Amino acid sequence: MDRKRSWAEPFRIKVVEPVRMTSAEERRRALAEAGYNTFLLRSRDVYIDLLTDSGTSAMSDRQWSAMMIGDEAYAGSESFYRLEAAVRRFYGYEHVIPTHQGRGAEHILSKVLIHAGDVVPGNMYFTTTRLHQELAGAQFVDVIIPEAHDAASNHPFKGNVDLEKLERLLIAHPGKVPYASIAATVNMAGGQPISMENLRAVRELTRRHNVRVILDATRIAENAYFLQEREPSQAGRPIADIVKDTCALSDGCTMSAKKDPLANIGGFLAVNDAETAEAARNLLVIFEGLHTYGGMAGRDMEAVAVGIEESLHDDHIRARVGQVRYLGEKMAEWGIPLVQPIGGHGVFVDARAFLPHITQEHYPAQALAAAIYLDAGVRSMERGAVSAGRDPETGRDRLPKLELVRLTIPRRVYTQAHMDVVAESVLSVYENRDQVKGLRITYEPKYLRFFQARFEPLDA
Ligand code: P70
Repeated sequence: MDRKRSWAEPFRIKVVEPVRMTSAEERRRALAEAGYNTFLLRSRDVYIDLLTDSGTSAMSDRQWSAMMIGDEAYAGSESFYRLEAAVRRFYGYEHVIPTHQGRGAEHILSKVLIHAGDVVPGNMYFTTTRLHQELAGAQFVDVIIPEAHDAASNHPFKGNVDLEKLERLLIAHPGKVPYASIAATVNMAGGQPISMENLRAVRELTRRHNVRVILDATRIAENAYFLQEREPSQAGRPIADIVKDTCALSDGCTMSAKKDPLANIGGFLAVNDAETAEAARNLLVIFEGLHTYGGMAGRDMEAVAVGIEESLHDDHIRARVGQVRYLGEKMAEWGIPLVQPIGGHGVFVDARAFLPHITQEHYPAQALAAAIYLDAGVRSMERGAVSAGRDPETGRDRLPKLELVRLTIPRRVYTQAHMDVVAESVLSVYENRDQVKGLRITYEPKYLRFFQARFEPLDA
């Protein structure tokens, strides 16, 4: 008889943080006060917080103890040298420039490499990355494969670059492309991987045009897990080796250490060429801090250094992605429309298919995130028209093909029982979906509006 053997997380729980349950009435009030934006909810009003996997990981006992030896010297901190050694050892880049988090690295990098009128191709936009590129004077052009924009497509590498599209762009803009901006995994596509083969082709193509490749390595361990699982040439290889080979196909990376590297804050920019590093260090002292701390305390750098190593353990990453898949498969079995395949850091609900009666002008994903919160206090995040923002030229809403709600799983934080509760809550919203109303904006900030915009229901 073929008996299935279950496996569990490779850790046990040493410290717990109690969470508060709320009543339906409390949630209705909290949501109205938050202007129907889950970013504006207070965490005390949230039961299971799946807003983001960013900075929300549970750190290990080894990370906590490393923090005690943090060297808080303003200059030349030992903790910086330990972080630098970890980045060199596990990702292989020569120069390490610490920043307060990922967007700090994006800001510095964009300012150093981009000139006004440049064009930056990438495998789908990310909100902060694209905005820093635009503020530096570039236009971002999406060169991801078309399958990535189709929630239902089962392509195994939806993070892949459309090589012909990239080549046409490189030919059309000689001398105007400072780098290709390549994310592994692709967040906005649903946490989808780019294959080693595709990245190698991007590397070869850009080299012929004398263009750099800069990785967004924020979720590179999750990307490596999918390659180990799906790409025949990577099958059976240790995650750490796949990650190092991925980085070797690029000239540098930006990193939010709040995701894969299991820290609560931190990030870095890493590059191989000394000239770029020098220019970046020079800007760093204006915007982030001295080049041996960026925006981090010594203890933060210690937590990142240890977290990088832990994030590359095969048993860790299997349990991490496995938990996300457990939630996704359960919801898919019940017929809830999801981005397929299930991604590395969260389950992405297809809000267009879920709420076909709400047109995109009325923000179905925003409305769905609000409805999910109301049901049982699960907090998720809109990843659709609100996140896409306005076109800088026309000022009109950009209406992306993907209109999604992301249920993002923090690393090492929730149990399988939490996942069951989440799936059951979303099912209950699905069964009553015709009662969910569209939203209109009542307040909109200028930059990254999704963080602070306010809404009201159409029938208000
Ligand atoms: C999320 C977080 C951050 C992020 C990322 C990728 C692929 C860079 C960054 C920036 C936080 C977030 C950010 C903007 C909008 C919503 C949420 N993603 N690249 O939840 O890093 O946050 O450290 O500055 O995913 O997905 P950082």
